[in-house]
Amino acid sequence: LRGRSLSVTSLGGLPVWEAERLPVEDLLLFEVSWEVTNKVGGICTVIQTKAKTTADEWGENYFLIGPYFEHNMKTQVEQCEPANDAVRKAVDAMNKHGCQVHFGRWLIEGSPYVVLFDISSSAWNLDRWKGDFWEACGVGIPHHDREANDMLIFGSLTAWFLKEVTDHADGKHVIAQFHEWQAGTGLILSRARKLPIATVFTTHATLLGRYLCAANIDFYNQLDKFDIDKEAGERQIYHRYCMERASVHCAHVFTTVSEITAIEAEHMLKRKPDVVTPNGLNVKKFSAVHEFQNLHAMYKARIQDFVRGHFYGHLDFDLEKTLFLFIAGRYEFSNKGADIFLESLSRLNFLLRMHKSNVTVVVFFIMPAKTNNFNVETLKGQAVRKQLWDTVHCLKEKFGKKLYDGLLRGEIPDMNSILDRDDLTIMKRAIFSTQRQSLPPVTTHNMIDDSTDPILSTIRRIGLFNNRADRVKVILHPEFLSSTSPLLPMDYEEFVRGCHLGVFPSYYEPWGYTPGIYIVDRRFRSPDDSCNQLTQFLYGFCKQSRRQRIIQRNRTERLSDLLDWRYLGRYYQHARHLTLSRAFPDKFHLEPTSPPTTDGFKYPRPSSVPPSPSGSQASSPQSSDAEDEEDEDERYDEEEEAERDRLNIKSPFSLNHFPKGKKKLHGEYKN
Ligand code: G6P
Ligand code: 1S3
Repeated sequence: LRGRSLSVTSLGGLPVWEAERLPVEDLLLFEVSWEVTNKVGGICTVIQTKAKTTADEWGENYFLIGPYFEHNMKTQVEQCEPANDAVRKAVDAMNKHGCQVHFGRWLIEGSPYVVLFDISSSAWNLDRWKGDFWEACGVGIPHHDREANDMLIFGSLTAWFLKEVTDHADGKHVIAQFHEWQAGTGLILSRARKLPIATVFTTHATLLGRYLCAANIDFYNQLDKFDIDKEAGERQIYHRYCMERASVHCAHVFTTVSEITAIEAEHMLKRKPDVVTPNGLNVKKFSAVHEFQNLHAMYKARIQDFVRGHFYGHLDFDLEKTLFLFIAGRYEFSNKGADIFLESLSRLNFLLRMHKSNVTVVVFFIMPAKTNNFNVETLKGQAVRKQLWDTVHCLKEKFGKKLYDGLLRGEIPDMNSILDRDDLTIMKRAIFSTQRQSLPPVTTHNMIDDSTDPILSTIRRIGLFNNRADRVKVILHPEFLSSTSPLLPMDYEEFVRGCHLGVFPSYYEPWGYTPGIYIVDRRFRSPDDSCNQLTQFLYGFCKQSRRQRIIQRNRTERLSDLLDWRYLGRYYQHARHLTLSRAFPDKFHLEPTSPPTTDGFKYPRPSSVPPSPSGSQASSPQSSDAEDEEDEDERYDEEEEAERDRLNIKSPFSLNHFPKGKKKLHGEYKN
């Protein structure tokens, strides 16, 4: 579910010349971001998933630049020596001057090279670099803004590094792409120092956009009315906003991630982006048709295990009739729609209880906040579950051995005596250990700002405390997921597959991966109406049969082709061509744009499908689950074939189109 709908109508509009390959062997490409090896929000995901396509194209001439953090380096980067001469000389020169520059391969798909700067070890230069920055662009940074000061150090190191590289580049042309205002100072300084590099600045969100939306202002309907200098000043982010705006205007090419953010940037940053570079996914192709369905079952089992522990003593609901929902991302309570999600969950709880539904909904909030590690009750839950499992395992072994011995002797053991008194005592003790005095916790961690935390405060207000009678249970996991977590050892991708529905009813979301299952209107409806709409979607989803969910998962999976970097990476290529032609016009020439082409784009099959689930809605919402498992494969295919024949719609790009000037958006998309 996604709040802000996206227009992907332009995805097919690729200029023909982009098929021409850049002479990457004579070029060096650097991509600079505070989120390289450092997960803060969605930008890290973009860089990480895109790395493979970019590394495939650029090979040894592709480098990512980011901040050094010991933990990230230890867990994600394999240190090595730079093979490239210019890069090695740059790293050596800086280290000789007392900087700590680390180099290695980021252990992700594509294994790109990373150059990581240790900010703290260069902090002693801060005052001097502030002076340089002031000289360059007349922007001063107050001492109390720790983050902005760190970004200045990061940018100064980046510009220094790029200077060293260009000094030793041996005729190779350099492209540097900077993501977000945090990396922007590097761009401003490089340009002020007239470094011979072609620059791209990409904004994923605007500072003012984030701030104004978080203040619950009707942002999108009055974009042209803001006095932006004043707004930035009142929010005490004037210097950051200047850093962002200067970066935008210094870049040869300015890009952003969606059309809606392009419009926003035009108003908030006063420059129209040259290229929109939509975000993609590193789509995995499955060899067996329904492999991802099996993966869903496998990862769901892991989530169920966690839930068994978390709700010990309160497991009076059927896990086979339990749906797992989640919301995840940077912790911006109202921007990411956690506010209306919680409100809708409260309404959903009411509906499910009123209709005496046997469905239970467990909702995960994966949003990082300040914590003091896991809380005791949560850890205890998993320990109790583990203990119970071990007990059962021991008894099973004992039971099995007695049965085995009996059968070997040719007799069936007396079932009443196969377990002795001690065994019964052990079992009773195990049951006693699952008793608890408190309700299953609504958060897995000790929150530092527990009393003021917006999610917890809302939970307290609406009373979703994981009571037995509640059909909707909530779990705040205020940390990004990791396969090495002792609590819920799963990667985000695995977790997503194991869940039934992701809910992203954001108000401010520059880009969201929206396959178009349900769209909540956040622009032309009141928050209360949006909540009602969301509640209806959720309630409808809860009423689906297993079979309907399986079909819906199939269709969603097919749409993933639309978001593959193999296609969407072309927009980044386009931005690189453009910046080279602007920075080095005598060397790189840009042909006039030919008519757009979608050559090479493989449309997902079927080319368009009706909105799930209504197209497959059974007359009875609770159809038998037993029947669901029968001949699944054949039935998907027959049904999908029939639908494809019935619907003859050519382009997949009409999904999620956000029609201009239309007052009311459809809830489920209709092609
Ligand atoms: C996948 C598996 C099925 C399983 C189903 C559960 O399709 O292949 O074996 O029954 O998931 O779906 P559900 O939506 O109930 O988790
Ligand atoms: C931003 O990161 P965020 O999660 O704070 O950039 C992401 C990548 O472009 C984008 O998907 C997201 O909407 C923005 O919010």
